[in-house]
Amino acid sequence: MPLESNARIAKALAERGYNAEREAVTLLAGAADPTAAVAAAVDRAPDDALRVTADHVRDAIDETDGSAASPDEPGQSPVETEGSSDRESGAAEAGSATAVDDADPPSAVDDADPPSAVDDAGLATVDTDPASPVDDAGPASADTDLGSPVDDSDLVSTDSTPSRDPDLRDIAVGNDMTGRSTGTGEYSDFVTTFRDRYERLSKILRGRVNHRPAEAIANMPGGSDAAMIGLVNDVRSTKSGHWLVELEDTTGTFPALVMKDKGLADVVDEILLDECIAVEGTLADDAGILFADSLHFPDVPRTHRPGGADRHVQAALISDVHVGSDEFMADAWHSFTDWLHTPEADPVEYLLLAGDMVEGVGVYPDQDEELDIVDIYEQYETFAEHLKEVPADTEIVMIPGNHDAVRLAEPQPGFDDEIREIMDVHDAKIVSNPATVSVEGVEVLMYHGVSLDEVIAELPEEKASYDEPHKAMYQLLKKRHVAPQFGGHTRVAPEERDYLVMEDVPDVFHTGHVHKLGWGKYHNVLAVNSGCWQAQTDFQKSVNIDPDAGYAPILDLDSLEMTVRKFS
Ligand code: D5M
Ligand code: FE
Ligand code: ZN
Repeated sequence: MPLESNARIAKALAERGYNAEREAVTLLAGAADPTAAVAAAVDRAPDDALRVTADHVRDAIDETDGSAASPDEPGQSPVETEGSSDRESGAAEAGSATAVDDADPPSAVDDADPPSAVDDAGLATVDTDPASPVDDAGPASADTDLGSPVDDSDLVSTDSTPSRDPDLRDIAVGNDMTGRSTGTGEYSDFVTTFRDRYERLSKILRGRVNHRPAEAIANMPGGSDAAMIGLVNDVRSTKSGHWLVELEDTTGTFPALVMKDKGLADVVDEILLDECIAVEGTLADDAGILFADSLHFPDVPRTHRPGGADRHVQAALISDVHVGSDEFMADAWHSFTDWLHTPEADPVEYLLLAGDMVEGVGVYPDQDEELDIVDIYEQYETFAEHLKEVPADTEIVMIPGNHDAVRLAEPQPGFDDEIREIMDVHDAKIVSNPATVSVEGVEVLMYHGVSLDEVIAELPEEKASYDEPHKAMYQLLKKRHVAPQFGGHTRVAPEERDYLVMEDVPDVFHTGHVHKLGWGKYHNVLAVNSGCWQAQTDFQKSVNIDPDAGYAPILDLDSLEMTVRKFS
């Protein structure tokens, strides 16, 4: 099937400095002698052209062989590349969309809700219909219905007139702090960051409790009802099994005692240091402590109604490519990019990459023993080559991760000029971690996900685990902050503004980092952790991390329904 070599045609053109119309690539793949046709098409394109068009190709094909091969004639390999036979078999597998195997469902599938999500076509789907009823069981519960497979016609676009028109696209990046870093690392900078965090998160809570500043509460008469909003300074359990939660605002600190018989254990379990919460209760007789009756997180309102595209268009949500690692799964990647050139992938007009493009150097101890490419610039060059296999008219957005060559502390700026230049493939938008992207009416929050390790380590297993990374994401949504806890594993850089606050509720929250596939809905927000393209490393083996490698979650931007495709 000639289409399987589309990725190679696109790459061959990209290597000669050209983007290409999809139709041009398809025509070249169908030519009797694609290699000659590529050369002739490039010849035909005017010197100042950036893009090879279908017209250039038609002329070129007329010139070289006078006719295009019929669709069922096998296409020849247009570009001689080493290992092309491997590519061919990989492509065939992806072409048939070998998908999530029943026997080995993605870890994301909720145990309580078995993988009815895996349908006959071999695609794992998730019904994320925004109109589905929300669960009213309480503020902490999430709507995690992973069932209701959709029918094939919804999954596979068989539209004869695909609407892949760049003019219909609409994408805007927000919250990008690249080039705007102001922090000098002084103590006062941290004060500014935390003030901004408090300001913006307390605003969300202010409508819910009648709060007073710490200083004012300290002067209220004993026995008064009072509420405070603050950043969590300390949480500890007392000898008698209660909990002491100390909050801090801009005027001072105040302690709250959460009694064990208040039924709040479950909520206390979820509290992380430095996050912003509200406590409501009654002051002790001596007014020195607040007895808590309720605790509130900024949270996502249950009434949140996500936006949606007004046409059928999709985005591939991936992360953790790790080019340069011995374990980088090149074959799976090629299958993925080959699939992107098939008609089935016509609606996939956007590619969102949530960090760890390359394996980096010196990220973890002994990492050099597992490096295939030891030079960081070469890693990015190779990554860029792989990215060129993606259809040229795909809108790409990338943020860095902890393996990338930018500062580790978050927010991470979107790369320096040297690396941006190397990765400047298909006009990709390269932005900071985190960043928000508005894609045809769908607000996507992209964050690499280093804080997920921390959330998983701090919270009870049922609330956050590597097997269900989306649940750890729900916690971040609840806290309206992508990395609440300061001073631990996640490094935070002091900036004028706390870029890690989720001021607006996203429609889709996209992370990576933990190399596990998981997705689900929390208060109508779709949380997707996107797996990776790196097989298990020695370190991961030693700590029993079993990565979900070679999956591409594909998001319908009109319905916010998800399909997971497997390419490994
Ligand atoms: O992270 C992939 C996952 O593996 C993430 O959950 C962190 C964890 N990881 C991987 N290597 C290490 C080491 N050496 N120490 C601690 N945690 C680790 P990634 O960012 O892709 O390496
Ligand atoms: Fe990673
Ligand atoms: Zn990572």
